[in-house]
Amino acid sequence: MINKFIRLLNKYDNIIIFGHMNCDGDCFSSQIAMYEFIKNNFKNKKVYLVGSGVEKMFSLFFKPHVLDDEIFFSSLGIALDFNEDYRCEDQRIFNCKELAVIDHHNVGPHSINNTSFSYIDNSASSCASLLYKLLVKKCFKISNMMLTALFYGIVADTNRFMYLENDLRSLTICKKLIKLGVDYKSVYQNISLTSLSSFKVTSYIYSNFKIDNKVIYCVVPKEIKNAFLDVGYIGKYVNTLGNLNGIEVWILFIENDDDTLTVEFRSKSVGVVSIAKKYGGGGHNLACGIQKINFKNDLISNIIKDINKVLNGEGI
Ligand SMILES: [Mn+2]
Repeated sequence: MINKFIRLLNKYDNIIIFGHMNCDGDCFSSQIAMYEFIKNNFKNKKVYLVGSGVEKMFSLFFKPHVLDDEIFFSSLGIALDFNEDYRCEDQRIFNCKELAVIDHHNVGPHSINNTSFSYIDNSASSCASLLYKLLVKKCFKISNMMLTALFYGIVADTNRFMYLENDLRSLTICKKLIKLGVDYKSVYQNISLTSLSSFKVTSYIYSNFKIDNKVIYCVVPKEIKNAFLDVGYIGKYVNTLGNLNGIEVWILFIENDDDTLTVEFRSKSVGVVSIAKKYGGGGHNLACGIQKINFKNDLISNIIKDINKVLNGEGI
C-alpha cells in the first residue's frame, strides 16, 4: 500500500493537504504529520496544508497556509480524517488533478469517488493511527514534530484513551511514539487548554446548578448563550455536571431566542429516554434530549419530578 502512495506522491511537484470543516485535534494533527512526512522525504516538492486548523495547536506546530486558487489545478490533494465531499473545509480540493483519501470514518453516501489512493479503515480510533501504520517505517525520515502530531491525534480522538472501542493498537502505537521521544506532557498540556469563553461558560454552569435528590441541572438563559456564541452549541457542556459523586442524572436546559428550551439529558445507568420522548424529544437511553419545547413555568419542575420517579423505579 505504501508503494502505491509513494508512486502517487512522486507524480506531483505540488501537494496540498486538506482537513474537514470544524477541524479537530485528530484532523489537524494528521495534516501536520503528513506535511512533515512529505517535506522531509521529498526535498524537491512543495507541500501545503490548508483549512482553519486548531488555533491552540499553532504554538506546538504551525499555522495552515493561505493559497491562491491557481495552484490547486496542478496539485495532488490529500484528504485526511474525512471521506465525504461536503465535509471538506476547502472545497477547492475538487480542482486538484488527483486525490488521495485517508480516513477512519464510515464510508458515507457522499464519499469522494475517483480517488487515486484510498485508505479507509473505520476500525481505527483515529486518522493519526492510520498515518502511523502507513508512514512510520525505517526507510523514511520521520521528524519529531511528525511523531508528536501522531500522538496528539490519537490522544485527541480517543479522548485520552477513554474511547478505545476495539482499537487497542492505538495504545501500542502511543507506547512506541513515547519511546521514540514524543514529549507527551506538552501534548497533554496543549489538549487541556481551553478558551476564555469556554472557561466562562463552564464557570457559569458551576455557579448556577441546582440539585434535586440525585438529579443535577442548570438553566442557561439566552443572554448567557448569546454572549458566548463562539463556543458553539452550549448543550455540549452538559457533561460539566456529570462528575459529582452521588449524582445519577445531569441535565442542561438551554433557553432559545424564541423562548423555547433545548434540553440535554445524561444518565449514569438508568434509562431516561422515556422522559425525553414524553416531552417530544428522543435519543439514546443514557444520552438524549429535546430539541425544542415551549418554556412554561412548571416545565422544568415537571421534568425533574419525572426523572425522580424513573430513578425511584416508578412509572411516569
Ligand atoms: Mn478523526
